[in-house]
Parts: sequence; C-alpha cells; structure tokens
Amino acid sequence: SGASVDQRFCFQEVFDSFKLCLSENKEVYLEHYVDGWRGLVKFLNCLGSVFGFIAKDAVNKVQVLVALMSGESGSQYATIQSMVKYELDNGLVDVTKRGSHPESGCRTLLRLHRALRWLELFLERLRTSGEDGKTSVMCAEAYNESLSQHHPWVIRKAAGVAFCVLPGRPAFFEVMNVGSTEQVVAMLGGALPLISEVYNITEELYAQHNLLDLP
Ligand code: 1PX
Repeated sequence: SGASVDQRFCFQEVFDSFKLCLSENKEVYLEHYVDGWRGLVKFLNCLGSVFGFIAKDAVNKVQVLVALMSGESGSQYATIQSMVKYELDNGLVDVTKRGSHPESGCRTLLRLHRALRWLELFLERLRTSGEDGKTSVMCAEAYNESLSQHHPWVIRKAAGVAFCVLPGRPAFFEVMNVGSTEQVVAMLGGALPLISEVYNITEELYAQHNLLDLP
C-alpha cells in the first residue's frame, strides 16, 4: 500500500539531509540537521519495538527544536550558529544547572550532537567490517567510546540489551535499502566525511562557547 511505501526507509535520505546541512560559509542549517534525525528515527523504527525508548527520546529532542524553529523567534533558529548566539545573548540557556530554561535549543541539540558521534563511529565500523561482522558488537563499541559517557547506568544497561537484538550485517544492510553490499559501502564512504564535518563544526562551536557540558 501507499502507506507502507512511505514507511520504507532509505539511508540515502539521511545522507542527503546531512549534505544539505552545510552552508557555503560552513554554518549548519538546523532544518536539514533535524531532517537528518527524522530519517534516522525512521530507520530505528524499522528495527523493531526494542528500540522504541531510544526513538522516543530522539523524537522528543527533534520536537523541541521544531517548536523553536517554528515559534515566535523562529528566524533566530536558521542555523546552529545563529541559535547559539541568540540563546546566549538573551540568557535562554541554563549553563550550570537546570532551571528556568530546561529545554533550550542549545542543550537539546547537544544531546543529538553527542549521538551523532556515536553514529559516526558505528557507521565507520559498519563500512570497514567483513561479511561476518557483528552489528551488535560494532554498535556497543561505538557507544562505549562516545555516548555512554553521558548516560547513567540504567540507560547504559537498557541500551546494551537493545544492541543484543540488532539484526546481523546482511539484514541491517537490507533495511538500509541502498542496494548491494558494495553500494552500501560506497554510500557510507561518501556520507561519513559529511557527517564528520557537521559533527566537527558543531563540536568546535560548542567548545568555543563552553557549552559542551550543558545540563
Ligand atoms: C545505518 C545506521 C543508522 C542507525 C540509525 C540509528 C539512529 C539512532 C538514533 C539514536 C538517537 C539517540 C538520541 C539520544 C539522546 C540522548 O542521549 N538522550 C539522553 C539524555 O537526554 P536528557 O534530555 O535526559 O539529557 C536520554 O536519557 C536518552 C534516553 C534514550 C536512550 C539512548 C540510548 C542511545 C543508544 C544509541 C544507539 C542507538 C542504537 C541504534 C541501533 C542501530
């Protein structure tokens, strides 16, 4: 049916969104950043309900950003750079502990930004893995090297359980819906430098403004 066709995920969409993210002067468009995350959530939903709690959190974060982008001050949320400037200039960020601005764009995006590092590490492993590579191991290693440092024990535990039921590499590539294994590997080779560039630009911006530990 039409509905099931719409649901069909294609990883190319995610790649395209992250490609559109970068402006000529290396600013990051929030709209495309959020679109990239929407695509990733679609993919996660194809993997089954065990990943529901992860998808739900990502969707919440996306919704917070969409509300800001479409709100009164929406024009200030065109890029990550303009968002940071606007929120800091106007005292809209809780810097040391959560207070009157528990859902600032800056702190919300930081959570997705940290998860983007996980994605980068995971996709790089996926790209270079052999036919019998275990996605669950690749996923857990990438997580332990990145996002896990920001999560309490109970989340790390739940994530560990979810990783165990990830499909194997062939089924995983199937869900990515890009084509043959060679095509997936080639696509990842093209996508990773872009994802990494978006990550690095954001990381540097947040470091400059001392925003890397926002509560
Ligand atoms: C072709 C490969 C594509 C794979 C796509 C998978 C997309 C994964 C999307 C993961 C998004 C995770 C966002 C997590 C943000 C976060 O860290 N939130 C925590 C902190 O938020 P707070 O507002 O409380 O400060 C929050 O506590 C998180 C709860 C949910 C658990 C997060 C576990 C993350 C595991 C990441 C790996 C996903 C595994 C996907 C398997 C492919």
